[in-house]
Amino acid sequence: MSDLVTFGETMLRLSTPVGERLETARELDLRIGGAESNVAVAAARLGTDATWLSKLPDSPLGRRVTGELRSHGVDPEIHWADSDRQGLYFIERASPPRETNVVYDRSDAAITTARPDDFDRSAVTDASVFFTCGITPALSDRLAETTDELLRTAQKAGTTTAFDINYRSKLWSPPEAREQLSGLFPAIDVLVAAERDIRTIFGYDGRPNDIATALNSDFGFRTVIVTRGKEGAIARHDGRLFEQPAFETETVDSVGTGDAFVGGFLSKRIDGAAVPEALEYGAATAALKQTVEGDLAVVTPSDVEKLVDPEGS
Ligand code: KDG
Repeated sequence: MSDLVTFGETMLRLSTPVGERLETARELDLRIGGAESNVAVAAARLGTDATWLSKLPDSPLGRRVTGELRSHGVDPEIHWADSDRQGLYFIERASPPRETNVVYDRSDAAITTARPDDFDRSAVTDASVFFTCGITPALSDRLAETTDELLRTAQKAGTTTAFDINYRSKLWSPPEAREQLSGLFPAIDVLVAAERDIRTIFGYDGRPNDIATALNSDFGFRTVIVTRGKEGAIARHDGRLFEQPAFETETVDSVGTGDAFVGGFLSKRIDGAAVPEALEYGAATAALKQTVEGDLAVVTPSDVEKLVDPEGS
């Protein structure tokens, strides 16, 4: 079984060129995107053995998802559904002052009915790390229960469980997210959270260091990483605090940046690196992702190493 196993929805992503509106665009760029498979792609491309668990329609649309993931080295373990639908998401890309807008068309997608028994338990119990995120339990009550059970099963078996809050206001409200996510927290070893999400959902205030420390002590996570966009990231791990600045980048497409960070970080941790080294690797992977069109971090280990250590490579 793989070193890294991730679980969640992957959608088809249809995006306009910059300056076109969804109402009128004649061409849309077709790719795939989903937080947990984005993490798996980044890690797989950096040399980690990565599996993505999901439920998909047995259709050309579902097979488009698995085909693309395989092309980046991810092993998809799929519960195929005969008639359910494939989730879609649309991105209307814009220049300031307009903001890029995301439209979901994902209700009743195949994954919303996924049960733990749809997957081979050994997928999560034999992995070194099991990763999922806050988008998945927001998609249906059934999926919230499945997410909870898979996290508990993994943690009980000694698999490290990692989770990114990834708050999406189009899927649920802060109180709904707070209630569900707090229930999942006991089964999470490594928590990743954007600073803005933590403030929105949990109302923490104060400096980012204090937020990381408070999350650590309030919920007992072994590792907490607070991501801060251009300000970098802060981690609290085994009682120690680490800071990682962001690498400067020209942004072509920012979607999936956080997932690239997590993929780079987990890949390095799975390799045995200490937290500061893994944070740097995650930050470099995230910066490189932003220079690439689409959700996926189409990077190589040498791209990341060159950014981390320009003299050494
Ligand atoms: O982190 C990127 C994701 O937001 C994108 O892949 C789409 O998974 C997605 C979601 O549910 O928003």
